[in-house]
Amino acid sequence: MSAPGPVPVVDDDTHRRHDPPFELNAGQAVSPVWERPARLDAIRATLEAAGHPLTPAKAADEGALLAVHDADMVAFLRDGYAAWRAAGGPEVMIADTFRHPRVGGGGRRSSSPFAELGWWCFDTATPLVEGSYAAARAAVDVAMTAAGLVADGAPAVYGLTRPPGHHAGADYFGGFCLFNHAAVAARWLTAGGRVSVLDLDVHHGNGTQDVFWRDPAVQYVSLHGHPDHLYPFFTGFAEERGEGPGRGTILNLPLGRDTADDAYLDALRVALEAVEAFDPATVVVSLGLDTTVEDPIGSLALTAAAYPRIGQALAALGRPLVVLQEGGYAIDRLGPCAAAVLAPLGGPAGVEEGRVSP
Ligand code: SP5
Ligand code: ZN
Repeated sequence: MSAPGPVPVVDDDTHRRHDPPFELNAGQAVSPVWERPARLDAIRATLEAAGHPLTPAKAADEGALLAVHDADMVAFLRDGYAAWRAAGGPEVMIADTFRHPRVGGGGRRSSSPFAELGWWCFDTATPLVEGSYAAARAAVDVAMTAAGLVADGAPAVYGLTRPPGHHAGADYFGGFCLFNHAAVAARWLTAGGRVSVLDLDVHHGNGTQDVFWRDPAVQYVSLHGHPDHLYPFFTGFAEERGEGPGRGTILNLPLGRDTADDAYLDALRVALEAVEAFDPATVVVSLGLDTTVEDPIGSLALTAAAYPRIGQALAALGRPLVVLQEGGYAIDRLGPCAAAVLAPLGGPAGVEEGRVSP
């Protein structure tokens, strides 16, 4: 038996430029924010110490981003902060007026820089600062670099993406997410055949589901805290299955509060059976690590023992894996959990009993 090899870890420091000083949760300022640079620093340090090689991100073609996201939203994320500041807006950009299906359903935008964020963003927990666009764009580069390495034959690659992405849709964002890098990578990977997105973040990936709602080439399978108790509240119910040519390519497995290891692994088995049945050429894993019992905003109760089992289950798929970081806010837990998931994923390394095989 050969031991699994190391898994390349794609990394880019630009994520640090997205570092808002506070967010609003339930209308109250929360500081520090949950989604902060130290999260990735912790994961990177642990993975590096475990022997996984760091690989720099390469700039991705804008076309891959625009194959998922509305060009006007991309332009807003690039230029909207400067316009808000030029109009006298404060350093931390949070909307106070939001588009609603019946307020703005006509589709006409206001030319006020103060209206723009509420047009594109759906919550108050996703502040923008000067460096947010650069960070979000770099996260897309990380994801696309990881996808490229897998397309070139790596059995598994881990992309250290931050900010996360799975709550962002084609023309909206929120939930700490700006660009949906998992969706961008998945759509790009369809050039090589069907793709499954397996979303293990504790929150439902409403954005990814929406992007692929009618798309028969991409399956979306998610395990998450039930929307009756957990953000994003309005999506992730079991009856959401996709529509039109995408009907049946979405599988939501909402879990009750405090779901622990065995019940979670049972649900993961159901999810992986659905992936097997879809027979994808590549699997994109949206790896949120906010499923731990220690997570300050999650609702599940996984112990450290669950994560090696999750890694084994993913390895048993025997399919190319692009693993992308989503949420996870119990910072001390992130490195060990990520390392445990990654350990079995490297494929045969030619290393046996500690010796390099000829
Ligand atoms: C990618 C990701 O994990 N996004 C999650 C976004 C959650 N945003 C809402 C945060 C609300 C926190 N409520 C705290 C309740 C503590 N008991
Ligand atoms: Zn999450």
